[in-house]
Amino acid sequence: MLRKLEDLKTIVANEPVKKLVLAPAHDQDSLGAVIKAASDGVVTPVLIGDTDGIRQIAEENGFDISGLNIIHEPGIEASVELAVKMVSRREAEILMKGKVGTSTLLKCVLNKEWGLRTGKLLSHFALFEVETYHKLIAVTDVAMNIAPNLQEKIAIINNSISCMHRLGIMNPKVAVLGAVEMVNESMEATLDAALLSKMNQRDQIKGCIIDGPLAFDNAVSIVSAKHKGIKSEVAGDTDLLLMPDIEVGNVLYKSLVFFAKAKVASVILGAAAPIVLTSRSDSEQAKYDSILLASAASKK
Ligand code: COD
Repeated sequence: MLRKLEDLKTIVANEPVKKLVLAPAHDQDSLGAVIKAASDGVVTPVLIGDTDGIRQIAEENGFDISGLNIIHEPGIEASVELAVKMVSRREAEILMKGKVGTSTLLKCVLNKEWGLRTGKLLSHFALFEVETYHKLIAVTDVAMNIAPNLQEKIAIINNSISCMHRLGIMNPKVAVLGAVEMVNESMEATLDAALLSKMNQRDQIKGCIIDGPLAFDNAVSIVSAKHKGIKSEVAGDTDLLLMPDIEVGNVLYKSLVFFAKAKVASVILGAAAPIVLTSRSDSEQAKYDSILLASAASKK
């Protein structure tokens, strides 16, 4: 069982070293994380960005960038386009977001001519290490799909399940979150949750155990579930929390990081290659752990 994000190292240890392209690379935390991952033998990096900026950050922070493949492209969007095209041509196996807004990067990834579409829905997957929980817990989708409908929630679950299987979590317990644990026809999230649970029971969604609606407390605390008389295989032992929408997801993500001091790794799944997509406020450690996750997620 994965208990810590550093356990991801054991998964990537026997994997071939992946080529990762970072754009725009003139970003201190992203660059630091990539250099560390390279020196740990996790990835071979390609850095695209403003070479003067990259060299200055490296010098100021003591990063050794000698011998690394650095491509000069000072334009923000142009550097992302170049990186996406490299991945699309299979010249790199992981894309990493540097100093660029999330939606700018995602729009490039979704470009119909040269992007990384596969015909599947792309979704964001975040894996948390929280001191007060007994195992790693995943949260989706907190950063890409704004207000997913039922079909999109199925695709988001399937992306996450495939990734969790690759991480060795073979039959993950999925809690579909709502504000309450009873179906309330005025709360669409609870209706979707009930449908997703039934679809799972009928094998329309496989490889996991889904229950919902569950309120956040029931999903992560068996004591809380018992108080409310909820009988559920998932309650208190959730592996994956499905968010009703991006706002709830994003607030939970940031609450876990800022208040609970949780560690987090996150990637975009469903594209031609995993994409390391962290928030600009995420630490260098979160970016490093996200590289580990992307590397494990791209396991063949
Ligand atoms: N997977 C696959 N294809 C998609 C997806 C997806 N998740 N989302 C959109 N598409 C395709 C559509 O089918 C369409 O062909 C094309 O992309 C454009 O779709 P639009 O017009 O709905 O999308 P855009 O280009 O306006 O925006 C797509 C974004 C992903 C940029 C948008 O959904 C977005 O801004 N998401 C939130 C990103 C964000 O700000 N996160 C911040 C939290 S940290």
